[in-house]
Amino acid sequence: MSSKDQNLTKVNSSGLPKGKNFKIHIAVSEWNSEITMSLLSACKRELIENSVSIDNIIVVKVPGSFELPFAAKQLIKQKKPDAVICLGCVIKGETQHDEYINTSIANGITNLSLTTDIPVIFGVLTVNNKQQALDRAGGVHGNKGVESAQTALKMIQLKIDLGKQKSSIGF
Ligand code: DLZ
Repeated sequence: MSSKDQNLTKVNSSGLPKGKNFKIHIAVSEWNSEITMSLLSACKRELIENSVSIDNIIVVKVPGSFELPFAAKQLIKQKKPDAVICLGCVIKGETQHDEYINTSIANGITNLSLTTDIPVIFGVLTVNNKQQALDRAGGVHGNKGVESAQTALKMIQLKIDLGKQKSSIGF
């Protein structure tokens, strides 16, 4: 379902775990910073409202969304977070450049999650124009930063819960 039919701030909001001891780091792109800084503020606010300590939220900035997977990998290797959220905004231009960037980020994030066992969250807006981005960065369709924060909390809890199940059935 498209985010036009879902409010990004509400879609993941039920049954959120408390993030008291969770270390959640954020990599954010400075390209289209009007949009990405709005994603960042909303994301941090949502984490803090769900009990994540400000001391456990490290934020790193990268020049563009293409650099997000590298930054996420460095955070995982050097800071050992429970999850990393990648925030960015890729707006379609006159060429296919956006498709190369989006495909690369999606592949990079997927690979990283699967090879490190750390959830890496795809908080990147991939839109046709600036208005679509504004609508998803605190506008009529909610805020992708909030949805990303909620997804990180849920994925960390999923990993914890599956770990408990494994030990209780004797593997
Ligand atoms: C080059 C570029 C372009 C054209 N558009 C965007 C964009 O809409 N959003 C974004 O986050 N980054 C863009 N970039 C920059 C690339 O992500 C990257 O930083 C550069 O290609 C250098 O590797």
